[in-house]
Amino acid sequence: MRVRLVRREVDADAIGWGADLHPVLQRVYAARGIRCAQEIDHRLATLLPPASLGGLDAACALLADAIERDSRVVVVGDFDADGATGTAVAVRGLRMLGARNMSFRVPNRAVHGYGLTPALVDTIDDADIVLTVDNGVTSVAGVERARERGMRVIVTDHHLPGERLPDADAIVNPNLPGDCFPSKALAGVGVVFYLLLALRAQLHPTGSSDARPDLGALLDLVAIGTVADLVRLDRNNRVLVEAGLRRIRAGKACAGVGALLEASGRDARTTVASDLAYALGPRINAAGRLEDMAIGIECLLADDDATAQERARRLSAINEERRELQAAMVEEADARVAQWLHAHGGAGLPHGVVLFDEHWHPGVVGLVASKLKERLHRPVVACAPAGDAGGEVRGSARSIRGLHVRDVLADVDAAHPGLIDRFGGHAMAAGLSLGRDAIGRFAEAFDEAVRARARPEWFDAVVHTDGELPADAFTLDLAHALRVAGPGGQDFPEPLFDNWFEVESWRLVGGRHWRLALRAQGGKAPIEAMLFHAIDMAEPPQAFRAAFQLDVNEWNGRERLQLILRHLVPE
Ligand SMILES: [Mn+2]
Repeated sequence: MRVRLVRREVDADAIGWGADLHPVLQRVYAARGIRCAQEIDHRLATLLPPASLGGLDAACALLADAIERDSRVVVVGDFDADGATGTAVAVRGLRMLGARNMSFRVPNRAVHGYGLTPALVDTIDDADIVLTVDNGVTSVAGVERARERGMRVIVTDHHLPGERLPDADAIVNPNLPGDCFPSKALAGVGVVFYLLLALRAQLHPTGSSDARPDLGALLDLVAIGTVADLVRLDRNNRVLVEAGLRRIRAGKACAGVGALLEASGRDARTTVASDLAYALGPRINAAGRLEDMAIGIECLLADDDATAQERARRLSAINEERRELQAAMVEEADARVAQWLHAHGGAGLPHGVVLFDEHWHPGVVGLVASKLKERLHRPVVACAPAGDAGGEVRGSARSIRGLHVRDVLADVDAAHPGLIDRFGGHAMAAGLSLGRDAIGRFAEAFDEAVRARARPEWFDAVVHTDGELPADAFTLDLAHALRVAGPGGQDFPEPLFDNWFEVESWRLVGGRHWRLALRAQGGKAPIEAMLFHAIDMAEPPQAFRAAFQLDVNEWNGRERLQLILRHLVPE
């Protein structure tokens, strides 16, 4: 699929405030809507205060009382990295604030499904208070069951509420209608961190006391959940993530995070946001996809290094299994698409692609859908048997920018009532379940609904860049400055430039990666570059335009400038 490079627009008025910044950095910030130095002030002291977050008073009163009476508090989390880090933050944080009867429960994706369901509540027989993290705002029936059984329920969540709110004792969620908290982008782990900040303020009103627990110790976990959940990195989230990264770099991460970094071969001292996204997040998530997220949470709760290392190795092994499953599934999906194209030509591919295989794993379909979506630039639903006796199929949808995929599913549901059993999600991702015999009709209906909604230009493969890098800006200094300019992530993308290069030499490394020596236009010395997974071409063209990142390559204690080529566009 050919990629079109489009340069991000820069508002000229937004430049000029940072006279001491490298001009390239000024342009990068301006393209991300930063208009003054305060917006890149990521010191923790600038974090938004908890005061305007609704529901905190009621939640803190219940928890303060629970700590006083030694009541039993059960944290109910979620089976993704946000839910797992959030659960660990809740358990650790409440213990730091004096709670002595903490435990946690996490639903199993395959058994219970998402959220505080009545079935999950029925497995809890040791709680005075149930505290949900990263779920619960739509769990009307589960909250009702818990209250019937005599438990008090505190819901903390960041997901959009449904038409009816659960009848909980307290709900903390910046996305409730009428909530005044200025940042709506908090992850589930961020919301529970704010609850702890408010509870500490209540229990230890004088700020300077030595007896005041240091909740900053939880920021490594807050950073991981925030980055892994792909919530928007607005200024407040950047402050949280940057604070967590600083702790990790200073060697102050909790034992589990340290062990996970070690297991993934990362150096804690140079950790950046993308390490959280690509090394830690997947290792934690793998437990929830293939086995049980309790394994991930136990790793994050471990206090001694040996236990943490053992659990981190287990997570790495599960992640390796996930990687293999995913690679095999993507390969099969690719073959299916190639066959499709072969049979029908370029026009043969549906606008909305639905793929199902009897042998696929339901925990990995979301990852397969997102890989395929990247390759095909059209919405993809990947489906697998749910693994239950009823022959149900679980599907995961990933969309292209512009197309609201949950609305597409709602269209299908309206046009063909009963075809889909359940569905939910948001603009870019959704989940659904349906009967096995409905797949064929669903594939047709999904394609039809996508055709009806989508505009042709949405199917273009567009990559946004920060424009050309001047020949004199290919320096190690700038690469260092860009590395810490973030933290980069959702809606605050890592700087990406596009230049014209000539190839001086190249060789294959690791079977499918290219190491190249390139010459930029007007540049004197050749520049080292890497292109990972160069599967589309047998060899590089003589010259090409490429979208690339500046990177610092550290080897044998020496640092060198290196370009990471992301998209290569021969002309
Ligand atoms: Mn979440």
